[in-house]
Amino acid sequence: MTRLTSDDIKETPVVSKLDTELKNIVGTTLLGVASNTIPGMTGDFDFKNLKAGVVPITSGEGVIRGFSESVKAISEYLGMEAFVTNSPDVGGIAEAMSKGADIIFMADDYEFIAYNLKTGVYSNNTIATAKGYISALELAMGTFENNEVLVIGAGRVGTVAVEILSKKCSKVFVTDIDCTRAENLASKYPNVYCVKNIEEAVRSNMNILDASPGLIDGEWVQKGAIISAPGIPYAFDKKGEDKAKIIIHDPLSIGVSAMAVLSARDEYF
Ligand code: 2YJ
Repeated sequence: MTRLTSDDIKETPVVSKLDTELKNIVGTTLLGVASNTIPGMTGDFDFKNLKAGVVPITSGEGVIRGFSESVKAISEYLGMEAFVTNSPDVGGIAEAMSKGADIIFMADDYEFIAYNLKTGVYSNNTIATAKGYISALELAMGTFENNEVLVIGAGRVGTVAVEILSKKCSKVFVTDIDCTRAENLASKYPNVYCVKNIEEAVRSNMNILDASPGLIDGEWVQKGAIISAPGIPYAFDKKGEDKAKIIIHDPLSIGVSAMAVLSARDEYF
């Protein structure tokens, strides 16, 4: 699993830059993309009166410089009051509770969750990232109805993405460097097909959700392709960028914004 580095997220606190980019390329803000993860929701989710506590976690490989501050900045941008706790770990959770946090964000090397202390609802970054990038892809494409999407990568985010997209699209294609993994995933759904060769998969699809850490050769990208790319590191070269109509990518903000919306709701769905 990819662990974020301080370098990956050095620009994340400047959320306004991504917001402007999203407005230009998908026609809505970061909050709009996150709100669209809720089925049937019209308009933007209202974060007024919600307080987020971000707890640094020292286990495993430890604290990533700038990580908690980035999550705080994203929460504030969405409209919440937010703070990073002075203490890490369990002491930080206690501190967040005592300071009246509604939602606690915390991440170790494997899981990143947002837990709503008031309702018991929680969201995890894997599911929220898949939903956030699917939302952005849907806004960029206009609709999934009668459309096909290629998912690159049958890892954690790709697996969730395939499951969700199989219910929304006419056909979903999935490709992975590990063919068996892609084949096994495809075999679970009647309208999901495995494409063994990644080059062939990219060459034959206009709508792509790239949830893999691999690089994609710009030669393969179709002119006018629409690409939503949660994968880290960023996969596209200059040629791919020039040929694609849209590439949506950021290391943290779309996933965290979707986590915020999904945990702030008062019910699971
Ligand atoms: O608190 C800190 O600064 C660190 N413990 C943050 C760790 C961040 N975790 C990661 O980057 C993991 N790869 C997250 C896995 C999320 C799954 N989508």
